[in-house]
Amino acid sequence: MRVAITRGVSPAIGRCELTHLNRTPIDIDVAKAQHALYEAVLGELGCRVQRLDEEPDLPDSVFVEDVAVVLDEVAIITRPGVSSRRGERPSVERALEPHRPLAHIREPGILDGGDVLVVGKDIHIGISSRSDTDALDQVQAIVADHGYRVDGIDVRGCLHLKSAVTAVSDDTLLINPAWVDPTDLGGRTCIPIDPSEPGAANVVRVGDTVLVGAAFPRTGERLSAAGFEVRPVDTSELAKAEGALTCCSLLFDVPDSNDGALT
Ligand code: CIR
Repeated sequence: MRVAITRGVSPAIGRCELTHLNRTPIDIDVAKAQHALYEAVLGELGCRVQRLDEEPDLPDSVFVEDVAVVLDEVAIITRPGVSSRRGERPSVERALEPHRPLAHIREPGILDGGDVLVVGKDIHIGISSRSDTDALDQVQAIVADHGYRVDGIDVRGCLHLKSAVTAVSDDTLLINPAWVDPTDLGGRTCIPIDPSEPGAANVVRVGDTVLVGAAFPRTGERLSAAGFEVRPVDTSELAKAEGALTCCSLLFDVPDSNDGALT
């Protein structure tokens, strides 16, 4: 079974970190309603949603993706690139502990999960303002016995590697070529986003369905035309906090017999 760890929107989200956006007011009720619909879609697609408690003092804590990278063999607790987000880790560690052995990125390395794109046995790490080569070396050491290839990818113009590219299948990527160079991505098929929708490359794949930001209909049409089952999801309020779709969940498989560990 597939688990989706999420966390309620913090009432402090108005004080979120911003890198490429100007601050605009976030309607917390709308953000919560959109987030609940995102969780509902994950549930409809067969995920067991485990929502962690809200963190009133951690503005960006809804973006659980950034504090862990969950592989089949190990969960890596990151060291987020901004100190304001490091307090998000303990609760996520506790949620992951029943399911995976834990490893940790240590100081001075920095890593945001949004910079980690896992496709099959490839782990691409965006070298960005949030993630560095020290952390990349640590990831390489952590996964050394598990057969992964780890490489670093330059990211430009956006927050994280996964703002620029995500996987829509085991061998196909959705990419904004203005933000990341397709030739860095291991020769996989790359579908470019519609150029009028620069933020569209961040999608969530659950089984055969691809969740696409509702603000990106043209890219959604491209994916439909390529044969993908597309499900638009509106996260426009969280987008004002520079969040997209992948950042709001940690998705991983557990054996059905492990189900009880989630309560
Ligand atoms: C931050 O700057 O850390 C948050 N405001 C947004 C994080 C979004 N995370 C992600 O895309 N993985």
